[in-house]
Amino acid sequence: MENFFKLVVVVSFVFLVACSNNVSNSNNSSITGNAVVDESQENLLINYDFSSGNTEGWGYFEQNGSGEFSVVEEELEVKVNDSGKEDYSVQIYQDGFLLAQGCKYELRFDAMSTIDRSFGVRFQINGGDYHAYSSNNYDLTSEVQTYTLEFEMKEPTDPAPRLALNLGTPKDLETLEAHKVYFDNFSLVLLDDSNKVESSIENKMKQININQLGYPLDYKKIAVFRGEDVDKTFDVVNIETNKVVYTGDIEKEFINKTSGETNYYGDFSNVREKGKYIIKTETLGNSYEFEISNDIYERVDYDILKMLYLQRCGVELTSELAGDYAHPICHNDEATIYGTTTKIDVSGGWHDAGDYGRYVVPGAKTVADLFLAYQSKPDNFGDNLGIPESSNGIADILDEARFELEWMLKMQDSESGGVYHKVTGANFPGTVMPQDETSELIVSPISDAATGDFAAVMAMSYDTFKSIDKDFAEKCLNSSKKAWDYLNKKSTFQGFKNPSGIVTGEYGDSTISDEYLWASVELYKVTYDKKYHTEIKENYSNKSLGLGWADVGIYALYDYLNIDNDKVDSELFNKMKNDLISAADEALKLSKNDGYFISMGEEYPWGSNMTVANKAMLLQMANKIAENSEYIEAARNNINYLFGVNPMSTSYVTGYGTISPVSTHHRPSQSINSTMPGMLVGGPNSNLQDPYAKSVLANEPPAKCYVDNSQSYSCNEITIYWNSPLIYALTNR
Ligand SMILES: [Ca+2]
Ligand SMILES: [Ca+2]
Ligand SMILES: [Ca+2]
Repeated sequence: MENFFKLVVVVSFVFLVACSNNVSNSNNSSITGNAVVDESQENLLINYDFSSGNTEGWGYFEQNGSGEFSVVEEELEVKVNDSGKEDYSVQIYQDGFLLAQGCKYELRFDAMSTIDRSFGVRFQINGGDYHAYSSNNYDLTSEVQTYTLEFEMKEPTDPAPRLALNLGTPKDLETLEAHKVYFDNFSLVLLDDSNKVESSIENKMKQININQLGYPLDYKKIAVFRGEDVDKTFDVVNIETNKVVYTGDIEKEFINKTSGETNYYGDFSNVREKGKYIIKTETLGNSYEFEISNDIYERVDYDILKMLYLQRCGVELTSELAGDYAHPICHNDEATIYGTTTKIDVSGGWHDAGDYGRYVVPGAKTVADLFLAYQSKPDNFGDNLGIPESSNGIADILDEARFELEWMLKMQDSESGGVYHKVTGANFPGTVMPQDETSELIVSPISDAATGDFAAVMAMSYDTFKSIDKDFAEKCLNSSKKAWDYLNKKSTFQGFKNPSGIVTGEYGDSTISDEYLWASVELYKVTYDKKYHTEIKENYSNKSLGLGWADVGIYALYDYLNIDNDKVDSELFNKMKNDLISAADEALKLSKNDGYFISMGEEYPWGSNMTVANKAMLLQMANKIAENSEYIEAARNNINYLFGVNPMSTSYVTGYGTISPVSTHHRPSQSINSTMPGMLVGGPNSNLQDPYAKSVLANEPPAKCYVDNSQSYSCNEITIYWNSPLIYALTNR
């Protein structure tokens, strides 16, 4: 998963394209008053003449360079102290305007420099590969000149581009001496919109939201309506016969703070006949189409698991099995252990997310979810997923889990038993296919979190594989014990921090007691060795009770409850059972108090869709320990949300539903311009953690802080461990 450091990294893919200059000279000695800002035309930039006396609206970025910027006498002064290695080593920028496809624009500004130098101006995409929509290089002298850049926006409308002024070291030149550059009187105006291409982003929001896949015949079915003035009744229309098959009442008013709207509800559970339908009312229009059928999840069940195969690293994916997402072997060179010259083979495993990093911590969550899904309904999982191990007599979900486990085994230091946190490049790659990320692979240091998670899933693997492949199972068990011993010897646990120079996903969990507990439970479950039980009894706490990559307590607790009765401490058993039920009751309560019936609450964090899938999973796990039909109902409601019963009227699983994400932050999909099906995207994130989200979602309520754009990595990335709880949830729906 990406993080803020991405900005720093990917800027390195920015290259200047030199174009013809368009400069008019002036003899004025003061910079003020050269470029004429035509007041009759709307200036798309803010604080363009610095009469505010401050830098509001302008940002500063540096990498391997150093500078300062401020407004002096109503002009922008940039001190370039060290021009760095790259043209973007010192950069000034402004965001927050829109460039519409087919329109012509003109940028105009005055500038001078205390030394003769060239510099670059770019209008660029503010994310992904940061490529330029238009750019130009200019020569600056101590004389004030007016510069212009006329261009046509040829690419699809961008509501959040960046104007960047690159003041680092121009290409092919030596570092410049310290100097100052002055700017004033910027104007960016629309010259010609006669060829404007109307944005295809029409309003896709519906006033009536349903699960866009549909509903099995006997499921409860509730449509969520919104609006100020809603009708009293709604109709369910069979779209094949165009007949109204049911008319129901629109009921209950709910003021929904998280989506900033008023919701109403319509129950159409009585419609049980197989078919394709819409819901409509006079004033709210239609819902999207949906199906009533017991097969609605059949295809998506397949694709959300197949997605893991398509994320495989270190092997060739053939077009026979991977279709458009086929690729040659990738990331197969030996990797260097951070801070050493030692190289080891850590090939294999799944690419974690939209990037190609491989991380033990989230990988362990994914594998645990697969094991739990398999154990809950082994007969659901076939041997025909279309992976290299299909038809080998072993359920493909287990083959897929093993692919990750084989990689994880390579991530264990054979001497200490500790497990390396991750293997990635130093930086995130550009928008390339996996085989084209060729930067040096670096193994980050051993972490306590990775070691604990590893010990837990290796013991689970022993449990699952002991009847399938005894040698492999034993290998997993021995590795698990070794990892546990590593942690057991430590007096305190430490969270992982990215070492200097590595900026890929950190997964920096600082509470490791839950990982250690989980490892102890899984090892006790398969060995009944008292030393593990002692640790469980001494260390159990109801903190970190989650199913996330950081809080793993529920995994520990659930599997302790699955140990034979005569092997558990009955007092602890009861305590854990109560804690699990409390957690499920809390999820149930949240679901009942939510406008769209999900167990989320008021905040929508990064990866909120994982939270929704995890809550469905939690409710289903609790149902296995203490049967409660309300848990199953609430789990189904969480699932319905992911497929369209939400304020964005979106199915958050790619390729499924009428409206689903088509512009994910996922490098293979971006590289071939076709979105891989069966990926659950991160979803609404009210913390607005990328520049694109900040630009376009600033005024949205939490549940609507979502945009289907590949630049928005904090809303629209995908990960293996967002798919995996959905695999469990759909298995136990
Ligand atoms: Ca000025
Ligand atoms: Ca198989
Ligand atoms: Ca933890």
